[in-house]
Amino acid sequence: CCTVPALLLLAGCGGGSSASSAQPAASGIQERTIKAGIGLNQDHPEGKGLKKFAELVSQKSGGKLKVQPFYDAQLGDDKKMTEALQGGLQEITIPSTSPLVGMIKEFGIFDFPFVFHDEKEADAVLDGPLGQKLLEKLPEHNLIGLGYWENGFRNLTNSKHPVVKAEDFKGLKIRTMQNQVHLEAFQALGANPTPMAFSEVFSALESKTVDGQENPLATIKTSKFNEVQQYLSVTKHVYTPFVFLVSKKFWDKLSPEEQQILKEAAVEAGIYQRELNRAENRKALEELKNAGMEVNEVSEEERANMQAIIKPVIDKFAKEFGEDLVKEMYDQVEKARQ
Ligand code: TK8
Repeated sequence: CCTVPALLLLAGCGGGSSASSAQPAASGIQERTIKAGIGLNQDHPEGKGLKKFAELVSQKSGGKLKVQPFYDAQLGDDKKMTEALQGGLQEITIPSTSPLVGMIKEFGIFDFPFVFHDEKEADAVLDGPLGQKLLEKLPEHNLIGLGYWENGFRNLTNSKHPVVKAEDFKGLKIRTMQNQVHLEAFQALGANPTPMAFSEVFSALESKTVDGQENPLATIKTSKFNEVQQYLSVTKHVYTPFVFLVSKKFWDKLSPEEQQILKEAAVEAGIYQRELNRAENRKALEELKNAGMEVNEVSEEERANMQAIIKPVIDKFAKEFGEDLVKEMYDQVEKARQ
């Protein structure tokens, strides 16, 4: 693990299976079908990244390892698929870290709003020692983490009115991810948040069960939320990673060659996915405007105001997740900023 790029290094050292009791294949590549499910659709960069992953695995294994992709929460939402991995019923999923916080609480540090200014800072933390440290917590939860892909900076949409100031959140019914930090942060802003799995969001918006939701632009576009949401605020309030997960039960049966193929493919497809995601996010704002959404920018001053309102929530969760871990994150962001 020395001369390989950071992402490869990260995957290469991630949660080994040496302590396992299962019988690993001694060597070689067997014929295997690998079910890989995600919550987003084929048009989203995550969907395209998964397709790329499947192609790479096929190439690297001479066609013996077949990744069967399932999009659009066909196998369940992020939480359900992750549980299926733990039970050995599904091999791969690439969820947002946020809905996993009930299970792996340390991931909650990524739910703190306004930590990263740009993707470069997020990459530095996720691909650095802190991201690695969190991946190493996964094997004790029967999961193997092969690195981080990108969901990205989240922005608010709603069907009621423009949101440009903290006060504008008051009374808005907002769907959040199933995550306590998000829930309490939106409560602090005076909104009325409802946690819900992603797969239910479109119909909840359409039926007006909720007024709004928040997600990166690429998701707002590929999930066609513009059809049921009028107002888009460029809040960029939090960055969400995707984490590439493999079932440990499955992983422990693989030969070292097979494990290596999956690691390399997850990292290579991840680099492609991040690039694509950034390109999509850059284009999407204009496209959403053209599709009829009213886009509102949020000033740095208002962002700082929102951050101040949310601060007690963050202080509380920093204690819960580990103040050392939180400090490490801020230190690494600081370093990346220089
Ligand atoms: C898709 C989710 C989604 C996330 C959410 O499975 O739930 O809003 O942003 O991308 O992970």
